Amino acid sequence: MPAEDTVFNVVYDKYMFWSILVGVFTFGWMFIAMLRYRDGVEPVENLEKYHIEVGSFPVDSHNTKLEVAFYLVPTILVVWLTMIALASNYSAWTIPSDEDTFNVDVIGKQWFWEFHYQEELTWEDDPSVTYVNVDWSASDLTVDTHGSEATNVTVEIDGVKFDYAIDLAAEMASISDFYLDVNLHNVVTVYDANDVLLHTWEHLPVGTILSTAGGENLIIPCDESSTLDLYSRPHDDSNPAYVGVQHAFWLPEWGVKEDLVPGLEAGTVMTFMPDDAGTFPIRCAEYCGDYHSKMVGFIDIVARDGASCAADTGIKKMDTGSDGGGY
Ligand SMILES: [Cu+2]
Repeated sequence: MPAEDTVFNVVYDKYMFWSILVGVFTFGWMFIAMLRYRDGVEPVENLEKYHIEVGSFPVDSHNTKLEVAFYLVPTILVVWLTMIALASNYSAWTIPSDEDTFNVDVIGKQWFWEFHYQEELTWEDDPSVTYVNVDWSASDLTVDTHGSEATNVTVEIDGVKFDYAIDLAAEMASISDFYLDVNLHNVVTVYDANDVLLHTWEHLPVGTILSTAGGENLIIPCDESSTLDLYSRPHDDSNPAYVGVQHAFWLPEWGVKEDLVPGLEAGTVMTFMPDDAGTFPIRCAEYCGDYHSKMVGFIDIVARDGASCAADTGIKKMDTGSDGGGY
């Protein structure tokens, strides 16, 4: 679970801890009082001397320190819980500058999501997991498959596919038919004899458009926080008077959600910190018409080519400053 150490979970843990503690104390005290002050039971010896009457404060006999503590302790607790809750808001609503984050425009349409890349991204599945390593620089494309069951390689350049067989004796493929053009959408996929996908290497240039209508996932690198600019647009512009409907882009895994407002040219913004690699759901959280329920997708958190997602890079930026273990 990549979000396990985000500020939201730290806040959740702290609230649970204090809620249970306060609950045990309050209910415990309530049951003691119910037993002790029930009808027919003399709760204290010589009760008359305290002048205790139902509905009136015991002015003659009270404990000032205890009564001040009754007010101070809950007040401090509530103020502190409010502050840590605001810290999570601050963390979710502070948008880092574009230079510090990975930027994608998200366009909500009826009823799918489009992802317009504002930055290029080159990523690859973890070679230590798949035993396949793709290396493509200039006109040298090598696919090292030592220790894997790989038999075939497909090179896809802007949607045009070329298939190659892997030299099974050498456990590699060496392809020199293409010069790596970073302005094109390049995908190298490696398969075994049963056509099972083993490994992916991909370069997404600036301007790439991926769409959930085509079954594509949003792909985000794990090594920095990500900023999404959100826009609602009609799915075709034949009617200039129609600007679309409200959607809400929701990433349940990170607890972040933001509206997409039709006609709002500047769009809206959300930010989140991906952490571990994996595939997580995208939902539309605003009813947007007949096929609202179909407006689902997935987000892939991947490692950049040559990097890995092993480190918990998210903790420092999203935490409240505590390690989440101490109360
Ligand atoms: Cu929607």
